[in-house]
Amino acid sequence: MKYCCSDLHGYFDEFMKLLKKINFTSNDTMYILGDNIDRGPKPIELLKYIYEHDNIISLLGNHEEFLLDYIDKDFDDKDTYSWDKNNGKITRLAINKLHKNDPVLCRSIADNMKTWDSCLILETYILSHAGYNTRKIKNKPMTIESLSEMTHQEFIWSREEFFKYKGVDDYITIFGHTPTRSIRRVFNQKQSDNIWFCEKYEDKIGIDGAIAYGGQINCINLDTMEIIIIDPKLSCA
Ligand SMILES: [Mn+2]
Repeated sequence: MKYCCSDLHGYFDEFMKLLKKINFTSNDTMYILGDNIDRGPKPIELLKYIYEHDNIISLLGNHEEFLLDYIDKDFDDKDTYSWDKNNGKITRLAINKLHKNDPVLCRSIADNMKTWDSCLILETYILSHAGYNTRKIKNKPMTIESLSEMTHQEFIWSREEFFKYKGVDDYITIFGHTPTRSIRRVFNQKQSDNIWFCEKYEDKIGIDGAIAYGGQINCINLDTMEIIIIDPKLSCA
């Protein structure tokens, strides 16, 4: 089976619960739509686990970009203001520690992250961390070819310019980055951390359940469209 989840933000134990709940095996594939780090308690454990499992495929999120920039500056970037504003300190301290204690593993994890894509097309699904910038394509429908006009930054940072408008024709785009509770706020919909389906265009699925803000992890089985939820607030999760 193929599964998809997003924005785990260092919630490694909850991710382990998810894998257990779906009976994840080496025959399955998990796609993570980026933002594995920052905010939550175990960012490096999660990166290491992804690195060790070929059938867990992550895309790049904006948080991974902060980390890769920091590593590129030899773990000595004095200007961490933007990253800190995005709760990066926990990751920075942890990667500094790994760099000191196991530089080879640290380098391997970083080199592996550099190979992650910012957009992936899987049959009739488009996967990306934040969607893309639909406003860039003027006076014509978005097609799969339009994606080549998007920048890496647009795949990892887009917000309303993606989810408020029509996406690529004949594909369903699955994205994270903006918690579904925030998307619902934009549309004045009833508050929930559950998966958000774009009812207007029926072409997008938002899955960031805001685990880092007291929410939940949402996961979709891409073969059956079954939805699996890990909610730490429910003791039986
Ligand atoms: Mn993000």
